[in-house]
Amino acid sequence: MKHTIYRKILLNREAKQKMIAVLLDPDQCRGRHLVHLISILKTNVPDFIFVGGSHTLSSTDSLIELLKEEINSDIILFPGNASQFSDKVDALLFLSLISGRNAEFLIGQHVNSAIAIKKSGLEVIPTAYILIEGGKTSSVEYISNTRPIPRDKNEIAISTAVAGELLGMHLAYLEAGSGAEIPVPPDMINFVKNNLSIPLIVGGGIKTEEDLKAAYEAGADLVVIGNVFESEPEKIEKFVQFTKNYNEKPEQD
Ligand code: 1GP
Repeated sequence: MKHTIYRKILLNREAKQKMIAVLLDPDQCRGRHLVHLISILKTNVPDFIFVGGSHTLSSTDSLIELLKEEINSDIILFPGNASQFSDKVDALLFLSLISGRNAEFLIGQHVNSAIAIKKSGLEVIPTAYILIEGGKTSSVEYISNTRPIPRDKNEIAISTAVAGELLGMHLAYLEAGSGAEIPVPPDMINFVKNNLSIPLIVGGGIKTEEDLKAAYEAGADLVVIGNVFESEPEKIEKFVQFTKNYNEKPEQD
């Protein structure tokens, strides 16, 4: 199996280079909005484009094919369930929702898609997906019928992330939910980071450069942003540029 994308993440982390991913939900990427997004992404290239959502009705394949033709980012599938599988991406986050206790999202969807994924030869990155309370009921919470970890329970978040690492997962993802009112608390990111050896992804509710900076400073290796670009696509340029500038600051070395 290939490890190209995971190696890129590890090398960037080693070099203390923070990464940014733009999340595109196929249901929200249509018509003029999609054309506008593509024109921005062509000149403001994020490290990764994540494609997916916890509840999407549109096909992921056509969006991925278009993105691959037009944009020079690695495309990573971020599926809400087995039906969203596509072999057209550069890698797949094989997410197990380990903050929850719903077997369907711990192993069930994985069994449904395992053979197709294996046959595709795609790079698969097993990911400990950890839902944190984000100020309102998220789609992930509703669809998965699981409860998020309370915002003030750092010990539970740490134990959950470390359990994921010990189970052999390659990434941990602290998720406040797309469109969260408030992002994952920086002190929780920091506590988790300090107890983890695998790279840490953080996402959900990040709307400003201050939020992004707080996540990076707290220890996020990769930050995922999606919802805010649906109404303010020009923020892609700001966030991609912010990450570039952040990585160029001498004190990051
Ligand atoms: C959601 O973490 C991602 O799965 C991104 O969240 O859409 O709120 O930016 P937002």
